[in-house]
Amino acid sequence: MSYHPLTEEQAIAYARGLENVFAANAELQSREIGDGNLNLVFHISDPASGKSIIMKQALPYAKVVGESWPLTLDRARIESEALIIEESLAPGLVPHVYKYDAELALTVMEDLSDHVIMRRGLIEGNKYPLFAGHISEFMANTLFFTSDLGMNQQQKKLRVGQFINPELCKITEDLIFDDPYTDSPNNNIHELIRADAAALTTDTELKLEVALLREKFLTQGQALLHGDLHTGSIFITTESTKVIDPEFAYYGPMGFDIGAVIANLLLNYAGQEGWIKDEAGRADYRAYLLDTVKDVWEQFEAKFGALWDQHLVDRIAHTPGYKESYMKRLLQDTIGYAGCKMVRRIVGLAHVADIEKISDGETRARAERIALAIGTSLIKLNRKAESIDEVLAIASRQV
Ligand code: SR1
Ligand code: MG
Repeated sequence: MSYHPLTEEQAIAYARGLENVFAANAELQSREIGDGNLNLVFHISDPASGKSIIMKQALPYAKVVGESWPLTLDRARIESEALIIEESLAPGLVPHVYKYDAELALTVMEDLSDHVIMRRGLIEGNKYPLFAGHISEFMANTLFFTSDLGMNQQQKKLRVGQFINPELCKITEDLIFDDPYTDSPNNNIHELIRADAAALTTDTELKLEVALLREKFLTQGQALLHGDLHTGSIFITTESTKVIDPEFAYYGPMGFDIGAVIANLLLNYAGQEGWIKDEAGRADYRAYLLDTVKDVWEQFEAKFGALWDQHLVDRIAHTPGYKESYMKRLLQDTIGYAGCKMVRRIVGLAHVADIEKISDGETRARAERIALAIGTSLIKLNRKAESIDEVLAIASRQV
């Protein structure tokens, strides 16, 4: 079947043709539930048997902008291949892929409707006590075992080739590391913070750090990244965490993934200005978010360190002092990328609901300024950082 975007009826017909999923006479239902920026997502279910699947289809353009922004369908291959690798390295922490159809740029995968998108859960003020443990395991395993530390280095080079992802990387390079610091037509700036946004374009200390982080994103093939690990790419319950949507996967600097998780916790921290009204409740939830930031980093550091001690394949990396140097640079990159990912969600093209959906303009502007202040401080801190506690201190000072 040649490529065409599926209608809901066609999605049902496709699902009916899948082997060993639904009974031939099942009364299937379809709902298009894609609320991301890029793809169609069909939820196909058979109410009689309770069975359901997700069918995700890439569109040949960025849905968030429209057909004027063409986008490669190869991202569906990248996503399905990344999910399969991630499941092998972090079982239980990603949806299972049943099938990838290259012609239709379509991936059939496990339905996670019993989970919620984490961004939504955080906006509602829910707490996820197992999240830091799960996401640190996901990141430690996927980053370590796809890097030169944990896999055959010749095979890694071939894998770098498998995940060359120029168009999706270009989105990141523009939207995260360029547009917010220039007068770009892509930017989307709330009227009330125009002056704050303009200040980014003239801050040379800030722009130097962004240029260095951008250079690393462009040149350092450290590990296979998820590439877009924000809280909209995570399905969650109090017991379970599933990382979805690795269509931006490529070989890049590990801190970009870890920074994404931390940035999105801190964006929610800033956004709580508009959600939890009583001060004590807001302070409690913000304390929970900061504890989670600390746990994510510290549990990642411990798990990655344990993998290093048990599974290191690079003999020269055993040299005393190297591991400490590596982990320190990783923390610094994490902090720098976290800052970049916060700033882009305030002034760049694609915003986050944690802040964007605050209906009162002044309250939203206050949340945006908190996020900008934290983000720019993290960017300026990055190469000087010694401890995750410095991130918490910066965030605490802004509220
Ligand atoms: C044009 S795509 C905009 C953003 O959505 C994705 O989730 C990525 O974060 C990308 O930058
Ligand atoms: Mg996505």
